[in-house]
Amino acid sequence: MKRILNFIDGQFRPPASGRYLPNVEPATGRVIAEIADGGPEDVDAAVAAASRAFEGWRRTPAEERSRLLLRVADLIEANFDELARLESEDSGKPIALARRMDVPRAILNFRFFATAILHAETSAHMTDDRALNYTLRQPLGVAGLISPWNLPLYLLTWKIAPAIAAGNTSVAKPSELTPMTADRLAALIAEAGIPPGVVNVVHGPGASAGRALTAHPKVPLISFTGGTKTGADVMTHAGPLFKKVSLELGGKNPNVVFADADLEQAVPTSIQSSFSNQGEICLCGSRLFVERPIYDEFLDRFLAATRRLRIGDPLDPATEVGALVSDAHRSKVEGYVALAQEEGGRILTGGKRPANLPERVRGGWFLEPTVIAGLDCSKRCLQEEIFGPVVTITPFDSPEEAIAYANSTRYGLSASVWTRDLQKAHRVAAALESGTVWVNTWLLRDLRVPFGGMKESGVGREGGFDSLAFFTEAKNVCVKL
Ligand code: TXE
Repeated sequence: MKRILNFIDGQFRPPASGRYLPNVEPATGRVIAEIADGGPEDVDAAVAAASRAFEGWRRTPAEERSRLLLRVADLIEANFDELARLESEDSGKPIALARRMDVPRAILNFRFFATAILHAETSAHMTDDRALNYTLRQPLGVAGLISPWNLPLYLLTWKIAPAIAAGNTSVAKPSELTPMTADRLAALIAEAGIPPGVVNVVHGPGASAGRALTAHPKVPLISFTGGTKTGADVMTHAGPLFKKVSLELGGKNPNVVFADADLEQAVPTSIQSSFSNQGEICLCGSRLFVERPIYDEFLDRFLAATRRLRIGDPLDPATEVGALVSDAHRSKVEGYVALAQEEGGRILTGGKRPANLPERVRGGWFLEPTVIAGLDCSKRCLQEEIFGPVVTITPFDSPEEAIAYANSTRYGLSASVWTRDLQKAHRVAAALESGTVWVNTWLLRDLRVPFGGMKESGVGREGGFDSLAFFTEAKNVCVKL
């Protein structure tokens, strides 16, 4: 059986504990690999290697760093098929989605930040004729990068690429549920010629390896994507050490459809925003609000399209809905379906484990795409992040009501608004408490824009120069004239 080892100082190494955790394929429930059960000792070794590599790497000219990052992108591209397959096997996501979204985005993340550093500028402020101020942007040292299981390679590369492009070295802690592509990426990073110690990967549980990284005194910066509760734990441990912290957390995103929306686009895109990756994307729109005059028509079309979604073996290129990431996670999602009924909601479609799955995946953690109606915004199913193929649908009567509904949760990551009325679109977008608002679209990402959450969806912004600002320290130099 394949053993996934830590990657420290350019070498694959067994964990200090000598122990391994099972890595399970969500579509089958079978163990497909063993993962290093890393902990504080491994994190210490990785941080030491990253600290040693820092001086050399920060002094490597931007042009050379850029060339090496571009080489990583090329190698990801050269191994496209293998990475897509590993991602699908490891997370349960449809291979078609891994090919369309995860792997292309990993390539783009490296290309984007490799070239961004060639265009970086800095600011100068003249204090009348008395002084010149200019800003140096310097890397901090060892960046701690903690990523989740829903978009494993996509989000890990979203952190590694800007961190090292800016001249930091790094210790990454991928999710223990989905270590496969991080392991391949480590090998490709070595093959690209990135010097040993610049990127280190420690596998293992969040409570040991993850916590050791957030609490490590020699790691001045933490970029974390994951659940909101975990984010609070990261803050608790990083806070007293005054680390720079960026948190991308959960979402409970509204998808607001006005009566003048183009349903030819709103319906299929809402299917995507509700059920892509089994609803396991922090940006998924899990609360649908539809203006009453078109509520019935929208619902009919939406339910019909939901029932047409093909659930099946994630490795089948025709599959549109794969398996949830773990048995425990499926139970959590099923718990919300049961709760919805207790709260007085109606399951309009889905809610069950699918029958007639192909033989290979009968033991997997599947759940039918589920649509729930009849619940008001105060109910837990409209307040808490379910993170599965479950969407609620609620009618509304005015823009003000839609805004109040949309803003009624603790979260504020993203929102979609569907309308042909330009003024209304701008007004509503400005009033929504969301880090990102999409108008007549969903998940259209330009990597230059600020990305992050309001309220309990996160702290800080990444993307474009915001990422490079996060991964550097601004220093003002004031020269008297
Ligand atoms: O993620 P965790 P979980 C949401 C979603 C999901 C819930 C819990 O609602 O149901 O979070 O998911 C590491 N110190 N999202 O528990 O634990 C962990 O090893 C440091 C939203 O599976 O947040 C992994 O690498 N690190 C989301 C990473 O944190 C710790 C994506 C994320 O895992 C740690 C995933 C600790 N104490 C879940 N504990 C999104 N925003 O996209 C765990 N980790």
